[in-house]
Parts: sequence; C-alpha cells; structure tokens
Amino acid sequence: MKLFLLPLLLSQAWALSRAKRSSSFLWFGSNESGAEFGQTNIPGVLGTDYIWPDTAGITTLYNAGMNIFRVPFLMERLVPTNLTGAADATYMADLKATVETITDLGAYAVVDPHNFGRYYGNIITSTSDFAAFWTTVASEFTTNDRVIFDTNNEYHDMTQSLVLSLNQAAITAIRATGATTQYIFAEGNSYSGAWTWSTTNTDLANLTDPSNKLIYEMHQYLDSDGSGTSSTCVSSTIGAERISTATTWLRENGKLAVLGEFAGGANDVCQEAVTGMLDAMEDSSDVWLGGMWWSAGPWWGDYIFSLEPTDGTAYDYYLELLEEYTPGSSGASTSAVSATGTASASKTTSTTISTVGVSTTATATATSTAVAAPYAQCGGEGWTGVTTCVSGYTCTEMNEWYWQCT
Ligand SMILES: *[C@@H]1O[C@H](CO)[C@@H](O)[C@H](O)[C@H]1NC(C)=O
Ligand SMILES: *[C@@H]1O[C@H](CO)[C@@H](O)[C@H](O)[C@H]1NC(C)=O
Ligand SMILES: CC(=O)N[C@H]1CO[C@H](CO)[C@@H](O)[C@@H]1O
Repeated sequence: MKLFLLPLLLSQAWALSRAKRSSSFLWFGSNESGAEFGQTNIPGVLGTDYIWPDTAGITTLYNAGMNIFRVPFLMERLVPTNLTGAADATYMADLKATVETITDLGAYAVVDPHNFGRYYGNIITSTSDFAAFWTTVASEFTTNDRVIFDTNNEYHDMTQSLVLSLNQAAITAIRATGATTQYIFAEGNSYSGAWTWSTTNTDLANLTDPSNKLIYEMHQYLDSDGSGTSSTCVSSTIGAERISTATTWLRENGKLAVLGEFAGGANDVCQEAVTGMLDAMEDSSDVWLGGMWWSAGPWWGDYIFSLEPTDGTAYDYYLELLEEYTPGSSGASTSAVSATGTASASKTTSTTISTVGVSTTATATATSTAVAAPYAQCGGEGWTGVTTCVSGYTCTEMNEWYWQCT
C-alpha cells in the first residue's frame, strides 16, 4: 500500500492544473457492494457468502460529499420461492436497514436488484410476476422520499420489447403501491451501456411514469470491451467519446439520465478518461444528473476499482478527483473530511423534476479547521485527515485502519 503515494501525488498535481469548476450534479456517489456477492450460493449465509455494506464506509464517503449510494442485492435472496411470493423477512429487514442508514444521513439510496433481468438464471418473461416483485419491494419504502427504485441491473441478451415491457411493469407497479414521490431508474438492454444506448434502447423513450420522475440509468466502463474488467483504458478521451451519442439521444428525446456505474483503473490514462467523461456530463447537466462509481463495499479486497475506505485502490487514487464532482462542491479538491451541521444540509438536495439539472447550492463541504463528524473516520493506518471528533464524540479504534467518532 505504500506505492499509492506516487499516483496520489501525480493525481493531485494533475487535478490542481485543471481549471476549477462548480459541480452541477444533483447526485454523485458510489455503488455499495456486498449483498449480491456469492451468486453461486443461493441463498447463502450472511457473513460467509455475502455481506451488507457497512455504515462506517458509507459515512466516510458521505462525509467526502457523496450523496447517492446504490445498494445491489439478489432477487433470489429477497423473494426465495417465486417472484410473486413473500419476502424473506431477514434479508428484507437487512436491506431496509442498509437503505435507512443511507437515507438517514440525508443521501439517496438506490434499491438495485442486481439480476441482469434474470431470476434463478432464467430470463424473466412474465411482466405480471415482475410487477408482483416490485409491489413487494416498493410497498416497504412508500414513505421514504430518498429511496430510488432501479428496475434491474443490466438487462442483456433479451428481446428489446421485453426490456421495455418489464421496465413499464415495474414503473406501474411501484406507483400503484403509493410510492409516487420517489425517482425510478430504468436500465436498458446490452448491460445498459451508454455507448450503445442510442442504437439499442431507443424504444425505452416510450416508457411512461405517472409521477414523471423517471431517470434512465446507463453504465459505462472505459476498457476496450467496455466490460469494466481491465484497469487499462482505451485512451485518455474515451470517456467523453463513449457517452456522447447517449447525450444526444437524451436531448433529442427530452430525457434525463444518471451514470449508474463507471470506473477506471488507477493510472494516468484512465484518470484523464474518467475526468473527461465527468466533465462532458457536467457540460451536459441539462440531461446528465450525476454518477455512481463502481464500487465500494467491505469485501472488495484489492479489486482494481475498490472505493472502500480507507485502503481501496480507487479510494486512494480517485477519491480526491471524485470529490470535485460531488453536489455543492466548489470544484476545489480537498481530502479533509469534515464537519458538522451545514454540510449535511447542503447535501440534502431535494429537487423536483422541473429543476433537476440546475446547479445545486454551492456550499463547501469541508473546511480546513474541521473536526470529524459523528461516525466519521478520525484515524487509522495511513490516515492524514482530522483526528479530533466533534463535541460529544470520541475517536475510537474500530480496527487498525479505521478509527471512528462514536
Ligand atoms: C409462490 O410462493 C409463495 C410463498 O411465498 C407460495 O405461497 C405460492 O404458492 C407460490 N406460488 C407459486 C405459483 O408457486
Ligand atoms: C413509441 O411508440 C410509438 C407508438 O407505439 C411508436 O410508433 C414509436 O416508434 C415508439 N418510439 C420509439 C422510439 O420506439
Ligand atoms: C466492473 C464491474 O465490476 N462491473 C460490475 C457492475 O455490475 C455488476 C456487479 O456485480 C457486475 O456484473 C459488473 O461486472
């Protein structure tokens, strides 16, 4: 882990050489993996096959300015018997607890059935069964405005009309539960790729939402096949290039989007490519509302894109850059995690559909004389941030690399 110092310094120097800009995103955050792990062992055992994301990691990223966290889980664990069947009480309770941890902070939680349009390996073909599943899920969250429903992760190799009708069935079912104020994210075929959206998913423009809070969720990786399995990016401009036709499609159709997954390897080329993509999205903030890094979560180990505090590869290499894009960020990068009170107010963006895309209140989320907020990190191996907690909290060792204000 000592090697990370060099790229970090390079990234700082490079970031400083860029013109500063204010973030115009409504949302910026991360995926929070764990509950979808262990896909070969269904239902599997909590703590052995899968894990829920932990509060401390989420809180650290929240304190860095992030205000949206996508929570992948498996449909087979949530409704084990069939799509029309009852939820497993424990897994549902754990999902709700994770969601509430996020929304209680003031951030948005994306409820993400990470199933690729499949259930027990078979393509979901019954729109009524899919509607029943969404009725079960949405019914649990009708009163929580900061929940976002993601119809399914990365449909692929499916009939396009089926992707359209499954999305529509989900939207209709969700609204029928009384969950009418929440955003819904619709994903498309071909793994919801931004680069192929305008040739693959054009019919999804026909989706209708009675609440008019439908956002298209696209994904984009920057390696040669766009799969996000290599830390090598095609070029330093590939990010902006790969989203450009989607931007045009969104404008032509009067739609809004979020980049639900993106990442790049810890190297100069990828960093420039990621920056170019995010800058292009901000330049198009009339249609792009934000993005979520893939991915944080407690079990990533030395995964090439891990944003898990505080030793994930991308946490070391990318967090400072990503902080420039968090809502309300002045664009100035800062590694100091702070503070109390006003920070959360600036992150609690409650924006209606008519004003999304307009820049949110620019309030600095960190100060140089900061103390660490409740439940924020305050120490640990390699920690260079503040070590004093806000009044009433004590900096406590959770493990050797993570101390928290408790
Ligand atoms: C679906 O699962 C429920 C239990 O959750 C069961 O009562 C019901 O009979 C099942 N339906 C079908 C069609 O298998
Ligand atoms: C939307 O539906 C209309 C009417 O069914 C159809 O003519 C049109 O081609 C569809 N739009 C797209 C983009 O597929
Ligand atoms: C790069 C990466 O891991 N992308 C993943 C995002 O979505 C799901 C996560 O489980 C994976 O299938 C993708 O590979």
